[in-house]
Amino acid sequence: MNLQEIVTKKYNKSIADCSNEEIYYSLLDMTKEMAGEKENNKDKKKLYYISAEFLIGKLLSNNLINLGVYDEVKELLAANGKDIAAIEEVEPEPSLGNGGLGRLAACFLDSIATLGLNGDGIGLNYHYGLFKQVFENNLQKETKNPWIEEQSWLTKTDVTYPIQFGGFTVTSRLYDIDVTGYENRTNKLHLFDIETVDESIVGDGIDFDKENIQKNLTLFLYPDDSDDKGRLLRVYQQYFMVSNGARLMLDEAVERGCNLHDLADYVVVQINDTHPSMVIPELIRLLMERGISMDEAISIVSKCCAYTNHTILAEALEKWPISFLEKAVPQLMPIIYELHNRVAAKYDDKSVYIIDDEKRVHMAHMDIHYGFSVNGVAYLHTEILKDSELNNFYKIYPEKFNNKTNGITFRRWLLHCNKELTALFEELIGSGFKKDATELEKLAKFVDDDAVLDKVLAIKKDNKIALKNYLKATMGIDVDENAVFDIQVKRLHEYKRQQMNALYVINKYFEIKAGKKPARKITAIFGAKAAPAYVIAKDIIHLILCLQQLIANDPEVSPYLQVVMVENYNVTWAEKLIPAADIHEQISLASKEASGTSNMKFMLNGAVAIGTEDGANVEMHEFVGDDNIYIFGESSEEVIEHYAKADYVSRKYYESDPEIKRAIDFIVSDELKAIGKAENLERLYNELLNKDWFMTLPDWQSYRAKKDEMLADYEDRKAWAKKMLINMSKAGFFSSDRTIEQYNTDIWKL
Ligand code: 26V
Repeated sequence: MNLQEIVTKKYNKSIADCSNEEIYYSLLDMTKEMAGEKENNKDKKKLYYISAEFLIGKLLSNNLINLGVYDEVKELLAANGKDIAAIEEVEPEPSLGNGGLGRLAACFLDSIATLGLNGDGIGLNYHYGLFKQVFENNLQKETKNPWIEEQSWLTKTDVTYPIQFGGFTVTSRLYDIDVTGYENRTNKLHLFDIETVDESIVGDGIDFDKENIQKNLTLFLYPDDSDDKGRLLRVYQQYFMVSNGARLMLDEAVERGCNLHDLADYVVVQINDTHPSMVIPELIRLLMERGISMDEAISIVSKCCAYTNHTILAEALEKWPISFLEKAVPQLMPIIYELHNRVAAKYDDKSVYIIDDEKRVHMAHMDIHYGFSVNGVAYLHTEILKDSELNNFYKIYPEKFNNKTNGITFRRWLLHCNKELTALFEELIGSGFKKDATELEKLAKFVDDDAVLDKVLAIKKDNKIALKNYLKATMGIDVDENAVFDIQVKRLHEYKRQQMNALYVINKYFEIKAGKKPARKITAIFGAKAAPAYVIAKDIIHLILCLQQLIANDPEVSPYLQVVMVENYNVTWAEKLIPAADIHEQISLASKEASGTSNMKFMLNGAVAIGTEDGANVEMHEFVGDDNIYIFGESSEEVIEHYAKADYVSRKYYESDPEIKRAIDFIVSDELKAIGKAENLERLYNELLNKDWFMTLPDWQSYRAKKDEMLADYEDRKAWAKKMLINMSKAGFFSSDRTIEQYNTDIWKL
């Protein structure tokens, strides 16, 4: 049915008479119907991308683009007096992820379908996505973030499984979301749920009874795991996800003619970080239940499973106490012991054991021993895994290690979010780049074409005005589109070093006060959520919000400097911020950011990076050359050496550098304390002075100098436009279509 037919059937009205909500729900039906016509579940071998997070963002516009009807629908709506942008606003964002890892999974699903590959996602149907962030008294407050409505992208299926936990069993229910490929097939995102979830148990903010598993199992994405009850709930969630996923894989394989002994010809499982690692013992257990010996089951599963590592931060590598697993999933423990014993019988080196002396199960170790592939997510990251973090494993299994540099889907991060730029590209190089992103290289021939450079600058300005209007409408904040927009958006973490950017702002504030005014106003824009229990991260947010207020109210400084922290940064915000950025901040401590993916999105949209040689910045640098990216700071080797020698003392930098001292002292100044909370500001001050684990201070002067250089270069608008164009022309490598092609060639072999 077309839109008019659906509207008539649903509401018995004309399109023109419908509310935006009614049109949105009608488009939902239309899209689902169209997507359904492109399903195909016949190919023999199938990929299951299993992940605790799929940060899919709003789906309407993306689906219309992928189904090839966006323009048609837009025009039809316009002819009836409706604005498609207003209808997009109606859709609630499913924020089913924390950040890069979850967004990557969503980009991958788009590319898998776009390349016509047989691959589905498996995850959990969280009723509340990542918390909604609100600012109160310059502090982050977390509130629940619902996204499921009576009519939504979810389709209830008939698939249910009994899932057994220690002492009780729950019945699952599968919901599906269509994953439309760009002018190609439709795959599925399978999200499992239980029907006994009780949303009414949520109290103030995001508090709830963490022990009532029947009522809370799929209530929240990553419940706060600062206490044991939260951590235990996470084990329940993970097992629920993998047990359902494993059953679905086996059932579907059998349906396609698999006899289970040949499972590896039918199923390949990509384990996205360690949250789904229990899929290995669970698949083994289920195969044994179906009559296969343990030896053979282990061998089969080892040929099906591949593991992606997304971080080297020790605190993020999951290790579950045996006592937790015994309580939640006792049926898995005999298998995990067996897997461990086989390793222990073969190797003396305890660092590669699955179970350590403290009776904790190292999930990544299980993946590496009993999977056939281990990959990092950018060149440098994989090298660090091989050379240091996982070196003991690399020595045993060199052939398992491989790199797959991350990518992003250009459908969302260009075609959808920057339509004007997409149109310019089409005008200049045709539309081939939509299917083959490397064709963006053809843009390079326009670097000396003044008319093209002017258009590039004009589009940036339009996008800045669009952001200005959105900021005004949503937050009541005024920004000046003639200012330079310097944007840092990502989860708040000390290793990402938002605090370094904040110290730059403080230094600029002092310079302006002293009469040293920048050539043009600088608008420093931040967007970040801090984990609810991550105290210092929340203190950094507090500092940024206090600076925002202080500077906005200072008539001497505010004409030259502005700080804006957007509330509740999410995919929807990213789609508005990224096209409007002049400068993007990728300033993690070298060696700590596995890849980063916002760096790729900004580059594609014509922003220029200031960054360290970390994650995928390394590859970006190589592609665009020294003149088109601003690199500063210590190298990953130097950083790793500091940690090895434990020779970094932050106080030395504070005591020897008056600018650093002035900026850090300002955190606890009377001016800021008058706005903020002394307790939070003092805690952050002490942290930077006495610990600074992620080494903000050694890189600070080179960061300051590099950014000043960059701001000076920005004033040569033609030269800057060239940098923008070169960045865009080299962004093709970072298409997730390329990444997925590599996964398929090297790992999945679909
Ligand atoms: C998790 C946690 C959990 C609790 C303690 C602190 C902490 C710190 C970091 C993490 C990260 C978990 C994995 C993750 O999200 N990695 C991100 O994956 C992206 C996609 O590959 C990549 O672009 C980012 O660089 C990487 O941080």
